[in-house]
Amino acid sequence: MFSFLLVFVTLRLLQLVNGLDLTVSSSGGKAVSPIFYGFMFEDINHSGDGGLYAELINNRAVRNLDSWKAIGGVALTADTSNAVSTAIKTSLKVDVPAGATGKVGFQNLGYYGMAVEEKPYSVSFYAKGSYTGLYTVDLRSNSGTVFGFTTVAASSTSDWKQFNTTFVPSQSGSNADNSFAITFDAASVAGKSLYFTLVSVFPPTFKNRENGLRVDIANALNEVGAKFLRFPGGNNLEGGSVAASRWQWMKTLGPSSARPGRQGTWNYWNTDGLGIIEYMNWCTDMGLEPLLAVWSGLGLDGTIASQSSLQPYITEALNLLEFLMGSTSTTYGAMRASYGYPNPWQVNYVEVGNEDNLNSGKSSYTSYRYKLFAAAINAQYPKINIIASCPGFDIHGQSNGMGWADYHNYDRPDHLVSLFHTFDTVNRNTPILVGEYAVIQGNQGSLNSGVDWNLPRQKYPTLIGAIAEAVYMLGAEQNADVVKAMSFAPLLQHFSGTQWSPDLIGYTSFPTDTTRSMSYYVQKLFASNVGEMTLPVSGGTQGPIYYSAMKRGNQTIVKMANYNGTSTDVNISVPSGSGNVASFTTFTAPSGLSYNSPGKEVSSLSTKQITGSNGVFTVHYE
Ligand SMILES: *[C@@H]1O[C@H](CO)[C@@H](O)[C@H](O)[C@H]1NC(C)=O
Ligand SMILES: *[C@@H]1O[C@H](CO)[C@@H](O)[C@H](O)[C@H]1NC(C)=O
Ligand SMILES: *[C@@H]1O[C@H](CO)[C@@H](O)[C@H](O)[C@H]1NC(C)=O
Ligand SMILES: *[C@@H]1O[C@H](CO)[C@@H](O)[C@H](O)[C@H]1NC(C)=O
Ligand SMILES: CC(=O)N[C@H]1CO[C@H](CO)[C@@H](O)[C@@H]1O
Repeated sequence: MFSFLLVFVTLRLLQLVNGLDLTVSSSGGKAVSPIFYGFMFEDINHSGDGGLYAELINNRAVRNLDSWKAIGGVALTADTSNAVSTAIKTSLKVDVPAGATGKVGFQNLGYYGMAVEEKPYSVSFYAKGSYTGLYTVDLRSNSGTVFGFTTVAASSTSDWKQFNTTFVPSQSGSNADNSFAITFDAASVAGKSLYFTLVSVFPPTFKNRENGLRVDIANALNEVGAKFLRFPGGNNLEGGSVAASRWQWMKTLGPSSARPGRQGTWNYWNTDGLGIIEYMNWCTDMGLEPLLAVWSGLGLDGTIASQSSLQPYITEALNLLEFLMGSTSTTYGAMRASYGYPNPWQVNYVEVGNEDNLNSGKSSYTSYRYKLFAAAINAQYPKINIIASCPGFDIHGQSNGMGWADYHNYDRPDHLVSLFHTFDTVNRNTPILVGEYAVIQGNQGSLNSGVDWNLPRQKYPTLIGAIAEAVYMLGAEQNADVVKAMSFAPLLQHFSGTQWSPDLIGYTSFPTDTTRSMSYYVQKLFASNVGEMTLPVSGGTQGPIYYSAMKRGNQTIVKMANYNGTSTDVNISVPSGSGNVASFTTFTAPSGLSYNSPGKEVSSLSTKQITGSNGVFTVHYE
């Protein structure tokens, strides 16, 4: 006995098409990869620092005075001569004028503000100087209302001392125009200086992980039902030049005092607070397969590691794999255990680099960079699926000799829809990760081409864009023998600090602004409705209604996307023995150009039960 599930995404319509009469076969399909829909994450748009990474303090190591502000008549300086650790040499020097009285100190304005809720906040900071008295820590509105505070007792010290405390504000802020403050008694330290660094404030995190994820954003991600996480980039893997600013896993471990941070590719400093262990916990907590990218010798400034200089970076990647998967009797497996993780993780997918065709990287990538990385990884980990970043730009032409191909496609709606059949003709021997795709512009300009990089990108995903993505995904599902995994990109954006739009989920520093885009709902519907096998569907042409069917246990799943066509009825005949009740989910919005924005969700998602007769279900687009 089968039950039956229908998923529809609908762009409402202006032109008429004839009704469809579809028959879903009971067999003859293709096996579907267990990781078909996933996430692509890199720190862009304050997606990590200032976003998913729940730290409220911006510039916590005080690299300069950005986000720091004096309270009372004190003078603030970014000091570089009082290192708290080898990794963190910077701190906030607070000069208290002679004769000062009352409470003085400083505040941090957060990443475009900070939310304050009646929840426990974990506070940590380092301080030193000749002060014996209380430090008051509080969360306050920028107009002066203190929502909650606590105190810690300090005694005069010439060494750094770490203070940890928690408190629960008795009142919530009505917006994000708030800050965190540390104040102390001016008279006790008048004419002297105090130093502070690594000031950290965390609200409760997703699954209560220490150093964890912001709950509202993590919940939105978790609801998608995605199956893999591609990380840590993206261009942010690479950094500006060879060696210097690439992502380095071993610098992302331990307490914040051990993480130097790095200049990220997307114009802002990365604390690396969201480090390798935090990424793995993220995977664990959302049931995601890690799809780990390792740096492959390409700098975004065009510097490329020569063949003879590549080995240290290959070793670095192998060390990372040993750190993640090795037994505790190995050097790096033991290191993992020392951080509290004796049980190994499992990594089944490794991508060598990112977009290695950029900056004239292709010839070195194909001639030695990919080969040397892949050979070294496969020699030790023969079961790891290795993904090549570069040939994805030529999926139809390449003959291969590489592993999977990571194919990226940013596009416009009509053009993306025209690619419904693109995977029908690719080399069947090269599994494909569509590691980045999204509609990023409207249908302006020549409709027969893809993105025009000279034109601006959309601020928000539109319905027509999301439906075009759905059509593209249906085309990929039909080619499940070769398309193994897909991830929309970029994933997250802070609306106040965006380098790249549109994104799947947007947010401000205030939780109720978190916005699930049109594309988000399409991803969620598709990712939550994947079976083990595709099922062939006969009886109609593809377009303007596109469709694909799958079998999941005893269920038949039919997905359809209506790309700006109208329909009368669609009859769907399901395999004999199927039940007569189906769950019918539709997603739509008022118009093709509709979009969801903070506090204004105009899309609608509805599910109802429908009954069929003799295995035929008739559905009608409203
Ligand atoms: C759907 O099935 C019904 C009942 O058999 C039939 O009357 C109708 O013409 C069919 N519609 C289409 C679009 O095939
Ligand atoms: C403060 O908390 C951090 C994080 O939990 C911990 O590593 C550190 O040892 C604590 N420090 C003190 C002085 O308790
Ligand atoms: C379908 O499978 C699910 C999960 O295995 C099971 O709970 C359910 O009873 C099955 N339904 C039918 C109609 O066989
Ligand atoms: C849908 O198609 C009509 C007719 O071709 C066209 O005028 C309209 O712009 C399309 N809608 C969108 C959102 O592209
Ligand atoms: C720090 C940083 O990268 N800021 C940028 C955030 O995004 C806005 C909008 O694109 C830019 O104007 C900022 O420079």
